Amino acid sequence: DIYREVGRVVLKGFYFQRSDQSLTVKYAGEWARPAGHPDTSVLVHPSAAGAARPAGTKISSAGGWYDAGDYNKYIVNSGITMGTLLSAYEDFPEYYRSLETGIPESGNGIPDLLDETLYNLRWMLTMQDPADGGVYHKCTNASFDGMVMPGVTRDPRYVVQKGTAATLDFAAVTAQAARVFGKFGKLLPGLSDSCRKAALKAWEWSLKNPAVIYSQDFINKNFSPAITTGEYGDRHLDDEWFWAAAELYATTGSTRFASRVGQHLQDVKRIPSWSDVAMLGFYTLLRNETKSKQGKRIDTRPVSASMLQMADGLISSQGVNAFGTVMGQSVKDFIWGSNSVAANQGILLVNAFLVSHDQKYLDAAISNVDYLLGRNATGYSFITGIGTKSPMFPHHRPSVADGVDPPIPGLLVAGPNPGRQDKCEYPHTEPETAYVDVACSYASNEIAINWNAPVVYLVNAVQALSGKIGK
Ligand code: G3I
Ligand code: 9MR
Repeated sequence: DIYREVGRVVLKGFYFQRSDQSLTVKYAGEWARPAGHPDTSVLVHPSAAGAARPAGTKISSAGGWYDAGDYNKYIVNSGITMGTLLSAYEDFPEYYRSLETGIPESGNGIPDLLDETLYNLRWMLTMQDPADGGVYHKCTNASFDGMVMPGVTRDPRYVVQKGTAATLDFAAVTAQAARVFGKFGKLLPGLSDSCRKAALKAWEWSLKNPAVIYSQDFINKNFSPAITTGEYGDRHLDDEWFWAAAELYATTGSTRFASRVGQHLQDVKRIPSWSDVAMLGFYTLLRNETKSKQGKRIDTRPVSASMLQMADGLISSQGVNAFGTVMGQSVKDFIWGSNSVAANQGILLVNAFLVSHDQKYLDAAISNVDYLLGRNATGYSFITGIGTKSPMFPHHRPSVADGVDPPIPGLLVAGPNPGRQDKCEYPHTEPETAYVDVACSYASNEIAINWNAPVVYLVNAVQALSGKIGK
């Protein structure tokens, strides 16, 4: 059971990111705090104005997790985060039935993992314009709050321009949610249907608006106030189209999505990131029935073959790496949020194990769990509260401002990033050592939901499969 506690703690990390709830001592211990941004009266930014909702219209967009060390809520980044967490459940439903994190919903008949995702799903649903199905890119301040507790500042909050990346990511997540929560119809009546309708409406909007790119530069030249918070801009939407089509296909079995899915089966497979979500669609095709209502089947053999090829590539030179980990064989692994690269490589290897049952993939996945827990060139366990040497000063506003010495637990920091865009002082600058545990360092020591989610998946997957290890 050695991974179970880590798996529990990283899932609990999401509870601490809840925006509009007060975190009570019962669930949050010494990190209890009042509710943060209520977001019950958010302004429609001029970039998002339409006939039914002119600029300045007030809407409610309450709930949802804060994205990261900042207090904004971004649909694109929620997309991969939710897709990863819902996939964790779809791959290991039995395991998650008994994983309790100690949240207000614990014991309500729904696994805590799903209760946690439900909290963010309900927020995501508020981000869809009921008039046309398009989805606002984010719910945000005009500029970042200072390093203060959530809810202390009262600056206006906005929903900004609808975009195709956000709308397709939303379609993918709500389609997957319709499938997952459909099994809890008695406890959550109507939810699955609402999600399915929302997904289809988002898809329709995207067909009419196939390439609306979110560009903050463009917005700030044309509208005010200027928006300077995280951009999550993405100009390549092939992968979002594919992911949404794959989730809609898996959920509805409708042939209208099959041709879109078919067009992408041969696409090059890559480790996913917030801007590159195709892999989530491939995992879904491999895990779900790929038969349409009419009985027509998508041949997924080329998908599993190329996934295994990719997994083989990842393990081929593992022994050459000084630490014997899959992570860090290439300098290209060390981007902003490199620790999520390690976690997502691990997920790919778990999926390779799931389709092949070959032990070597699981062993390789575990090497990246080890990487994240300290078997790396910095010696840090990169998860707050876990291990004897872990980050004490993450770029995370509540952890900085709450007056409690230890940071909020269960949060994965970004990790080594030779880009060092924050211009802080780093003791080392080589790709694998360019990390510094100071709150200044938003390029190596921030936390983010899209980095935590793959650790939730990976660590719990390894725990769930542990009966199989060493056999
Ligand atoms: O894609 C290129 C790659 O081709 C190139 O080799 C590499 C070289 O450094 O750069 C890659 O792009 C980087 C990209 O992250 C990789 O995902 C960009 O330089 C880098 O600027 C970009 O950083 C993003 C950062 O925001 C700045 O925009 C991170 O991905 C993203 O996770 C981060 O997200 C922020 C939100 O904006 C605000 N909330 C906090 C969150 C976490 O820091
Ligand atoms: O605090 C911000 C962090 O959450 C973002 O990820 C990061 C990149 O967008 O930006 C941080 O804000 C910094 C800003 O970009 C530049 N001035 C310093 C801010 C940090 O104190």
